[in-house]
This record gives sequence, structure tokens and C-alpha cells, in this order.
Amino acid sequence: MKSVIVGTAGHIDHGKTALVKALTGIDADRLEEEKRRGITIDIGFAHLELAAAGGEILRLGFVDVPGHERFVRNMLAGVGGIDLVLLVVAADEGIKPQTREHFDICRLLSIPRGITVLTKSDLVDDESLSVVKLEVEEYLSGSFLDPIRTPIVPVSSKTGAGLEELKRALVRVAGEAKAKDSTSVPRLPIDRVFTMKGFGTVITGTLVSGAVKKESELEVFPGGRRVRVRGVQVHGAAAEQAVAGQRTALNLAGAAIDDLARGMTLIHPGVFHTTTRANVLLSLLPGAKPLRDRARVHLHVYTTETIAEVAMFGGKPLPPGQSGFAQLRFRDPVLVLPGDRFIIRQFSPVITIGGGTVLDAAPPLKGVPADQTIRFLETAARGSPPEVLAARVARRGTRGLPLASAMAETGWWPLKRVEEIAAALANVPTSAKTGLMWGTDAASANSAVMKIGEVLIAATAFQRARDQAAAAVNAFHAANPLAPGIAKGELAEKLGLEETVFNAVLNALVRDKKLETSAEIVRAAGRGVVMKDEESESKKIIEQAFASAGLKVPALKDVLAGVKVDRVRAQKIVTLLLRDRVLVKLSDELVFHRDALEQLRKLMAGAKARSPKIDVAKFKDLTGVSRKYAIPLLEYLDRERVTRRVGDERVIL
Ligand SMILES: Nc1nc2c(ncn2[C@@H]2O[C@H](COP(=O)(O)OP(=O)(O)OP(=O)(O)O)[C@@H](O)[C@H]2O)c(=O)[nH]1
Ligand SMILES: [Mg+2]
Repeated sequence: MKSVIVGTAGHIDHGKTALVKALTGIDADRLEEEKRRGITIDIGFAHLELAAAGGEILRLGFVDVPGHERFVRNMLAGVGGIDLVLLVVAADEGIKPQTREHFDICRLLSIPRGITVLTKSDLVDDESLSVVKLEVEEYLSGSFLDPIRTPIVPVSSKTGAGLEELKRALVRVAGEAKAKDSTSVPRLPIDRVFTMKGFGTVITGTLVSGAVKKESELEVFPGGRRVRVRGVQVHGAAAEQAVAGQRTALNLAGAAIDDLARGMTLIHPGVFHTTTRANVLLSLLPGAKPLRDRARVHLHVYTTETIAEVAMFGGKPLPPGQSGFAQLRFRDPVLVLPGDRFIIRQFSPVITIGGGTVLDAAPPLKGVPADQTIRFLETAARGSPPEVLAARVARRGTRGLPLASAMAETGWWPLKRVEEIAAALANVPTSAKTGLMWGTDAASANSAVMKIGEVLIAATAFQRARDQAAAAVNAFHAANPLAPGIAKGELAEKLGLEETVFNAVLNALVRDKKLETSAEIVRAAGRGVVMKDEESESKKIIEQAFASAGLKVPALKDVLAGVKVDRVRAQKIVTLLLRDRVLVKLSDELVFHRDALEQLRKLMAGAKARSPKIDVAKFKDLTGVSRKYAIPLLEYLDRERVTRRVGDERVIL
């Protein structure tokens, strides 16, 4: 069974709702006000099953839209997910303003196919009918509804004339419609929210891709609320699942009706996010005024409506009838994905002026030169999926593109699909350690992409990351001649690399004998041995000499004479120990270990308990040091505010 969404379009009062009713038996005008005023205000729904030639059942979901110029925004909420349009023109009136506006909208949204219906055929004679038909043919010529390829069917909803012919045309045209992809990401723009007795919160919408089963979890954007599907209805009947291209009602747990509204989107959870910027290909209608840079417009994507500022790359206005790349900056965060069609309407007075396609819903925030952005967008607009992926990976530079981010950026889903597209880049296998090296063209190094764990990275970027890592380690050694090497964490932070990429870079450099690593330290190859053996041994000897001496410290020069390394290096080791406060210098001659000084403080605290005052003689008795050490130590204690000199004595504080 194939499901196709059919939308109506056309001027007010031209018989759209009557036509849907004549076809389906369902009155799509559901609001009391609509019935009272005899016009459609909001979108309405109906459905019909038709048997195709091969016996296959065609399930048609109808979205009936209002023709009134004041309700075009409601029309836009309905037209987003349709596969086929019934362009309705009343035979007694011909083409009118909203015939044109609705038709423009269909073209801007690239609705692929449709049927033109001349309604109210009972109200005109044959001659008038052929005059209107001629007018319509001329108007549609060259468009996706070109009368050479698509039928124009005169119909009377009142008498039923032409209805059978229209159904046959529907079977044929709907049969040609490409089935929507029910294996791609479940995505449903909400068009109605209400409560139903015994059910709770219900939303409806056209499932634009994927499938939704009972008990699936979905995420609501904007906001990120998680909901669970308690029940599924398709065309008013309970179903196990809804698939892309079906009018769908979902009974949701986890949200009250106040939490949901038209314009929100339900999507597979945990992958996607909203954006306030998107780079797009924008077309301006021939009848519009030039669109200046930074113009504010009303923006419609599926059922979502917001205000956007249009920033033109290059800053020049977009002339009427032309297309160009632009950045849309949304007033509110919206969920959009590459390939989404949108409509823009003039800020005031509100008329449809253009539309286009989202190319990049995750544009880098700054620092990208305009020509690079344009090149990227050209690939995004016209490239094959592997080419698009390669471009997305390349622009990430040394950070690479995690597969999960690729999925969120592109809307390719599930992860397996991203992996398949990534695998299509493969043709240059290299070592297992760094992963596969891929390229769209073996001769073009620029397009080669590597997969490291779950991260895709351009081969050139990986090479750059390697060079940067090696340089950073060498720079570290130059600045810290005594350190055995740079801590891994510090190096990773310096390079700003994703963990997987960082590890692969290290592995590659170790394999090429450029670097050596221990558990936590990275050093240049061959560098660590010297450090480890002689210098760190010397460091130990020096520290030990002072630690074991207590307060009766040896002369520094005597200690340094006893180590293996030369004087300059030995002096640097002392500097390092002083910097780390392992040793404390009281004068040029006198250096103490911090443990000895700590011990001294304890001694002083003990002495204070016996007597709060102490002189040099008592201090010598207490500590067992000679006068040569006693004076500098007492002065040190004064500085440290352990003692205070009063005349010849000290008060212990
Ligand atoms: N004689 C005749 N009247 C029709 C036909 N189709 C619709 N009408 C009448 O035309 C009027 C408008 O029809 P609707 O179907 O409400 O028109 P609409 O295009 O849905 O109007 P909006 O939704 O407000 O844009 C109604 O009074 C219908 O009864 C027809 O085929 N023949
Ligand atoms: Mg109507």
C-alpha cells in the first residue's frame, strides 16, 4: 500500500473544500466558524483509498487549505509535507491573486507534481470553460504543472461531472509519486494539538520521513522534551505504526497540551538540535522587490513559522527572479535539516516573496571566509552524499567530524546510513592503527578522508595535527629542559584535538619513532633516557642530601659536587626543587629541605607551651644548631611570623 499526501491550493471560494468532500465524502471544514462563514480558516483533513491499475491500494491523505489571503500562513502550515497538489481554479472566475500566490508557493517548495482542476464547471458553458482552460494553460506553461504533461480536469462538485476522470488522474499521478523514505529519521511537524477523552494529549501532522511505532520515544523541538507514543492513528483508524507520507495522529505520554503547539517538531530522540542560523539557497519571485541584505522576513518551514533576518553573502541585494546563497538568522531556534524547503514572506505588508532550500543547518559561527562558505554551499547544493560528507569533514579541520555529529548535521539516519556514505569514500586503505584512509579520488589528496574510531578527519588535517603535535612536544622540551616530557592532558589541550584523534596522532608519531610515550607523559624520541637516568637520579641525590641533614644542612656546593651531571644542569635541578618548594633557600649559602623546616615549626610550638619567649642560646639548645645556622633560621621564622623579635629575645607567636 502506498501513501500519498494530496494538498489543495487555490483562491478563496473556488471550491477546494467542496471538491475534497465530493471526492472523499469528508467535510474538511471542522471549525464552527468555518461552517458559519462558509470559508476555510485553518487546514482540514480527509482521506480516500483508491485502487490502482495493478490492484495496489493507494491511500490518499488530503490536506485542504484556506484560500483567503489572510490565512496564507495556515495554508503554509499544511502544504509543507504534500506530494501532490490539486490546483483548484473556479471555471467561472479564472486565475485570481491567491491562485498565483499558492502556485508560487508550490513552485518554491518544489512540490513535484499535481493536477489542475477547473471547478464549478456546471456554472459555465463550454465556450467559457475553454476560455478559462486556455488562460490556465498559458499560465502553467513551462511549470511543473505544464498542461502538456499534467492533466487539466473540469469538475463539478455539485453534479459530480468529471469526478471519475479526476480519480483516474489521481491514481495515475499519485502512482508516479516517489514513496517517502520510511527508513529515514522519524520526523513529524506538528499541525494540531488537542486532548481526547480517555486518551489525553493527541497531536497530528504529516509524517514527512521515517516510521513511528507505538511505544517509540521521540523528542520535541524546540525544547527537547521527551515523549512516548502511547497510540498511533492513521487516517482516523488505530494502527501499529505510521509511515512517511501518512497523515498521522499520535497519542503522547510525557506532555500536556500546553507543552505542545503547531510548529513544533517530533523527531527521533538524542541526535538532533535546533539552530538559530542556516545557510540556504534562496530564490526570489520575479514580482518581488529586490531583497536587501539583512532584510527581515517571515519564515515558514513545514508547520514552523518564525521571523528571520536574511544575510546575503557579499552583502548585495538579491534581485527579483534570481537565486543566491544566504544565511537565515532565526528569531527563535528552529529544527531544520539540509534539504528542507522554506518560504519567506515580506515583513510588511505580508506577501510571499520567495523561498528555497536549507543547505547547512550547522554553519560554523565565524572565521570562515565567504568564498570558502560559497564553495561549501555549492557542494552541499549539488554534490553527491559522499562529496557532501567529504566537504563537511574537510571544514572541521583537525577536530574532525564524529559520525554522530555528521548524522545530526545532515539528517542522515540511522548511524548505519552515515557509515555507508562514509564507506563510499573508501578506496585507499592504510594501516589498521590509524584506521582506513578514504578518498573520493585516489589522486586527489585533498578529498582523502580517514576514519579514526568514530571520527572522520581529512587526511591533510590529520597530517597537520601530527606536525602540530610533534612541534608542541619539541617546544615543550625547549622551554622545560629538565622535565621528562609533557603531560598527555596538557598536550591534548594545547592541540585542541578530539580524544580519539589525539590518540591516533600519538600512535602515528610513536610508530614513526618521532615521539615516545609512557603512561601519562609524551616526550620526543630519545629524549627521556637522559632525563630519566642521570638528571632524575641527581635530583634524588640532592633532595636526599638535604632531607637527611635536618637543620644541620651541608653546603650546597658540596652536594652539587657529588652528582653525576655537570654544574649547569645541577644548578637547574636545584632551581626546579626551589620552584617546587621542596627546598627552601634562606641565604645564598643556606638551603633547607621543607620537611626540616616543618619539623622546626613543631619544635617551636612545643617550646611555646613551656615558655612564650626564646633567645638565641635557648634556640641553639632546642635545635642543636650552631650560631651560624641559628641566626638565619630565627630571621626566617620572623619572616614567616612564627616568631617576633623583641630586643634580644623572640616571642613565639
Ligand atoms: N455550483 C457549484 N458550486 C460549487 C462547486 N464547488 C463549490 N461550490 C460552492 O462554492 C462555494 C465555495 O466552496 P468551498 O469549497 O467552500 O470553496 P473553498 O475553495 O474551499 O473556499 P476557501 O476554503 O474559503 O478558500 C460554496 O458555496 C460551494 O457550495 C461546484 O462545483 N459547483
Ligand atoms: Mg475551503
